[in-house]
Amino acid sequence: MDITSDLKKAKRGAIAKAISIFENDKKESRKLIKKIFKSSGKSIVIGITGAAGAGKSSLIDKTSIQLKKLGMKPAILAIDPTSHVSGGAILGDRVRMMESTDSGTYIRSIASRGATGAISRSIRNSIRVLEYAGFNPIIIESVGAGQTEIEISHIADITVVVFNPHTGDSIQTIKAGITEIGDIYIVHKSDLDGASQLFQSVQDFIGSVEKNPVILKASSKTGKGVAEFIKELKILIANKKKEKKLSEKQRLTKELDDIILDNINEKISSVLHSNKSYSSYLKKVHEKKIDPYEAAENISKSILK
Ligand SMILES: Nc1nc2c(ncn2[C@@H]2O[C@H](COP(=O)(O)OP(=O)(O)OP(=O)(O)O)[C@@H](O)[C@H]2O)c(=O)[nH]1
Ligand SMILES: [Mg+2]
Repeated sequence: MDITSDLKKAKRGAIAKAISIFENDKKESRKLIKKIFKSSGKSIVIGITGAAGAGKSSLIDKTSIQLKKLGMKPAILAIDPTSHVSGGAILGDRVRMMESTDSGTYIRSIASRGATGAISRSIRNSIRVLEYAGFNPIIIESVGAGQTEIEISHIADITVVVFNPHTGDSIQTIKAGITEIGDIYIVHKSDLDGASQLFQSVQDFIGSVEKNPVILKASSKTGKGVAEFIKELKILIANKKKEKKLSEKQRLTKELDDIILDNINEKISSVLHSNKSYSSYLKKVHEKKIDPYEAAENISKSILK
């Protein structure tokens, strides 16, 4: 069955099915990408990242309502690190983002299990599905857990980093990598004690980086600062739209390279493990007769000759 006509109509069942295909079915996803690739690469992608419980979902909820008022049609993808363990987190997001769901925003959690490369693949193709269904912008929520947030910043046009005074986000715990990725830094839950102090530290720490990001204070609970965030977001969306052709080219270059390296890696792995000299060298390494560096060099030579 061809699901693209239902996708075009933004039917929820078709969107869910298409995303599942990209997550689980290699063969079908090759067929689907052929149909939807051509029209992809135009929607603005906004990555929102931050520690667990920083209030990302709450902020996204408020944001998507405002973006809709501005005539946009946002969709939300939540990258869920726990979804392979239980459905709890997904349910949590659904409940918290109820407001925007009711007003017709598409929300979907995708698993972040497996190799990091697999997450990127899922995200890229889920974005394409949502674009095909007419959504723009696409907001990606991810829990700041190292590699994933960096990967998402490569995929997103705009990266928003959410800090939270309540969970003990302090300047000492803010990793170096995070100062590079943000277009907007938000000290969230500004209704709580410690927010002003954290805001000051973030300004001192991040205010001077070359990218010159926007630094804001906001509370989804009281609504204070949300309008300012939307204003900054709107400006960035307009700017990124102008650069989209170029950034899409850069992103496709990265994607193509990733796919090739994945393919080669897969091929080499299977060749490697059926290789005779590999097993004999492995035995020697196990017996400590040769060190793994020398063994690897010899094996590589014999495979790549
Ligand atoms: N005081 C205060 N609490 C907030 C604010 N925004 C969200 N919260 C609360 O913080 C908790 C976490 O909010 P979420 O929006 O689920 O946070 P999240 O970052 O999406 O959480 P995960 O997806 O689990 O990482 C909830 O209990 C919210 O009610 C805020 O501005 N102020
Ligand atoms: Mg959340």
